[in-house]
This record gives sequence, structure tokens and C-alpha cells, in this order.
Amino acid sequence: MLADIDIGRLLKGDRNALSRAITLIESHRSEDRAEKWQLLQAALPHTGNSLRIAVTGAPGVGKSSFIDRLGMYLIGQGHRVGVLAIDPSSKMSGGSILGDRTRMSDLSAHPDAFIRPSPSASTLGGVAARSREVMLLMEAAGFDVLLIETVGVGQSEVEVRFMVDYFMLLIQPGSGDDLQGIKRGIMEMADLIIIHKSDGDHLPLVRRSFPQIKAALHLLPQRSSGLSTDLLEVSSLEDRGFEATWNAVKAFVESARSSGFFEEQRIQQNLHWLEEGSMELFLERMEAMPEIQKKMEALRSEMIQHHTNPIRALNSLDHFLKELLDGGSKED
Ligand SMILES: Nc1nc2c(ncn2[C@@H]2O[C@H](COP(=O)(O)OP(=O)(O)OP(=O)(O)O)[C@@H](O)[C@H]2O)c(=O)[nH]1
Ligand SMILES: [Mg+2]
Repeated sequence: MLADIDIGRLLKGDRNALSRAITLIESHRSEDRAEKWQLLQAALPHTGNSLRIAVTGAPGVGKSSFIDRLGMYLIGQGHRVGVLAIDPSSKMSGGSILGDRTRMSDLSAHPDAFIRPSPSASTLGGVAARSREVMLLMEAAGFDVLLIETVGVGQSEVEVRFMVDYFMLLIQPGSGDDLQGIKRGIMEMADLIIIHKSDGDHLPLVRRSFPQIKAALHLLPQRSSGLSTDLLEVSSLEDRGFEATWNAVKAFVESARSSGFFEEQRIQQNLHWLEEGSMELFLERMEAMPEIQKKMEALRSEMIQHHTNPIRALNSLDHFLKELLDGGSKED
């Protein structure tokens, strides 16, 4: 299948080649596995030079609209923008492709932008793993700012935090999303908090919330970057606040690069990636072993017949695995 993917064209930024490469990456077929590795190996020397930014917030806070405007602003500054949506609910809803395309109408039509809806995968870990690889491919294709939209529903932000250099949280006062409603843990992860929909009827509330949130930010513990969380008002509807947003990002990057934090964070993220990826591999390889499948089948039927309980079954599995693996290593 790799024969179909022209790496040379991908590296030149060809969108068809990139689309095809991403489709391969998202494939669940084990026959495609060797080609996936080959593709990623070929892309790898050309990755790492982009800025990776998460845009998170509650459903309907305006993430897609914001990305559309920010993306257009960045293209105006000479950047090429890749957008990736991570939607942990996509398995159920079948993805939010239509929604994203209409909310990002300007960006999705622009030749300097590339928008990819979230991959469908059975686990959030799976989504995150594929998303990292998709990010690398976009980087190899020359997209130098990557915007990752993720719905703020808990575990997904934590995963995404491990994938990006910069984390933006969009909030909308008065939508249950006021100070009490924002989870402290998420606030602590944010490099920038944006009070979004800062326009029209929302304005009085935005103006009232701003100093409250500012004060709350002072109470948060010192961040590992050593930098404090910025707070801005933005309206995507009125296309306001995007220069300030980008200035905040640039100031962060400059400071984090000179302190060494930027590089350190990426190293930590690579370690996390290794841990997570190896778990996924262990699981897949072990589950596929006929001995283990047989043992699991036996334990299941014992359980159904009330001959065991989960504790005993797991203990028995533990001994079984130990023996299996010890036996395997003695043969070498
Ligand atoms: N007043 C106002 N409305 C906005 C603004 N940005 C987006 N909206 C509206 O908010 C609604 C949700 O916008 P989306 O961009 O789809 O929000 P989202 O956070 O991506 O939503 P999900 O992907 O479904 O979580 C739409 O009706 C938008 O028109 C803004 O700056 N001001
Ligand atoms: Mg959206």
C-alpha cells in the first residue's frame, strides 16, 4: 500500500499524498502495520518543527469558530495551518466532520490549511496515539502550526496536554462555564484562558468575569513552565482578539525556548508516548497469542459456571503469564 503514497509529494505538502498517508495511519488492519512504520520512519526526519497548540473547552463554546478565525489570521502571517479534531465521543456520534467543515468554512477552503476530523478508535488512548502520528505527518507536509480541537470532557484534555506545546482553554461566562464551573485541574493545565464570545449581549458578563478569573489565576500553583497563565477576551464572530492571542503564544514560545522548558516538555512527552505506545503494543501482542486466548477462554467458562471468581481468575492468569514468559526467555 505504501507504493500508493508518494513520500516525496507528501514532503512537498501535497494534500492528496497527506490524506492517503493519514488514512494508512488510521487503518486498523494488521497487514498495514509494516507500511505504517515505514511511512512514519520516512516522515520522521522532517517533523518537530511546528508549533502544536491545543484548543479545548466545553461543547458549543466556539472552538471550531475560533480555530477558523485564528487559522485565517495565521495564514495571513505566512503560516500553514493543520487542524485536527479529537472527539472522544466520535465513536458514538460517527464524528463531527460536518459540524467542523461548516464552522471552519474559510479555513477548510484555504490551500494553506489542512483539516482532519477525529479518527474513530475504540479507546481514547487509541485516538491520542493516532493523533500524534497524524500530527507528525502534517508536520512533514510542512504545516507549521497545528491546532488540535478537543472537547472538554475530562480525560481527553489530560491526554492532549501530553501532545502539545501550548494549551488554550476557551470559556464562556454564563453558560455554566463560570468560575465555579471550570474544573480547577483544567485551569492549571492552560497556558492561555480565553473568554470567548466576547461580543453583543455577552459583553457585560465577560467584563464582570474577567477580573474574577484573573484573581483566581493568581491563586493557582506555580506552573512548571515558570510562566503565568494569560487571560484574553476574544470574539470569533467579530474577528477580534486574534493578534493578542498570537502575541501571547509567541511570547510564551520565546520564553520557553530560552529557558529550555520547550525542549524539556517535548522530551517528557516523548517518554510518555513511549510508555503509552508500549502498553498498546504489549496488549495487542499478548492478546493475539493463542496460548493466552485459550487460557482466557477457559477462565471465562469457569466464571460462567461459578467455578471461579475474578480475584482467583486473575491470580491464575498472573501465574500462567509468568510461567509462559519465563519459559519463553529460557529458550533463547
Ligand atoms: N456570539 C458569538 N457566538 C459564537 C462565537 N463563536 C462561535 N459562536 C457560536 O457558538 C456556537 C458553537 O460554535 P462552534 O464553533 O461549533 O463551537 P465548538 O466549541 O466547536 O462546538 P463543539 O465542537 O460541538 O464542541 C455556534 O452557534 C457559533 O455560531 C463568537 O465569537 N461569538
Ligand atoms: Mg467544534
